[in-house]
Amino acid sequence: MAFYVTLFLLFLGCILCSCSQFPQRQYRYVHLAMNWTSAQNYCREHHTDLATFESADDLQRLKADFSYEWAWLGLRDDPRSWRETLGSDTNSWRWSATNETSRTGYRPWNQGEPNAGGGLEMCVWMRADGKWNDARCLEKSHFICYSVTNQKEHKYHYIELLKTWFSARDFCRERYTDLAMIENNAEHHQVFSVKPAGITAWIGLYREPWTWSDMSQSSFRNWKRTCPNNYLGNQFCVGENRLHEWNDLPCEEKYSFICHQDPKWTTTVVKVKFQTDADMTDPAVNAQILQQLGALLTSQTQAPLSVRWKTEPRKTTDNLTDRSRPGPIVHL
Ligand SMILES: [Ca+2]
Ligand SMILES: [Ca+2]
Repeated sequence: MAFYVTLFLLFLGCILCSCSQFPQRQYRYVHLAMNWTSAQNYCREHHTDLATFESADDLQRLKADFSYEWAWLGLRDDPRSWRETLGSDTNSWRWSATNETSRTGYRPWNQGEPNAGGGLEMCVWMRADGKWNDARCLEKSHFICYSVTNQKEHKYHYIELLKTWFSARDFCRERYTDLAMIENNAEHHQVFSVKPAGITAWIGLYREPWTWSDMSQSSFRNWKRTCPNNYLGNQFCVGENRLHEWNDLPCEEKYSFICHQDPKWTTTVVKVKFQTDADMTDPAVNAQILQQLGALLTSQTQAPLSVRWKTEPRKTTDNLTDRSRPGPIVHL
């Protein structure tokens, strides 16, 4: 028996580009000169956000004549996230034992620290005088591990080996709990008391620098040689030159900038009616028809489509058998 089948075809298409592959974000070079924050506001108002890049291919898709030596992109290492508090922003300081920021906010920094010196200081050591300083993680230093006693108290262990912060962390994790976690004055004094006088030692505080304006997790970077360098200690926003090389720059300087525009999707419903002998209650038949219709629509529109079935429930007010009922109404 033939089925009369009504199909409502629901498909998503990219309306901003005639791309035949998955739609890519579009980059726009803006020739206006603005500081980083104003550029971010402009991009969010007129496009999607300041540019995020996820690959070298992304960089090459930007075609522009640069008006200025640098053009802002969406990468920033906002000092408010790590200099003023022990907050929980992406760039904030965290303890290696928990990968979370401090629960107490205890932070006996030395004056002027943390300062992201040279753009490379993302790990913390206790100075000879007990104050904290951010330092280059690849420097080798003695270090302090901690373990947890049966009374749930921290016990600190001075290790007289010279290791990078990462190697020291791994050493502590193998033999104790982790690099020292210090959250109050009493713990600070315990650490200071096990550390020999005049010695600098790693503790467990670290952070991941740089955050994308759109909160992307992209780890792609294309730094210019010797960058980032935090020259003069005030370079916390990133621009690129016409070679697509990145440099950390003072956020208040005015440059042109690059926005990105995410693809916009639209939903279109198409009603199609056809006659078939196929058993439309068979999932395999449904899948085959879905695949054929998807291929047909893609070839006709030259646009990427997201397709799936959604079968509406049958009416139960008649006495028709399954085989004699109208076919399912499906959404593609
Ligand atoms: Ca420092
Ligand atoms: Ca720089």
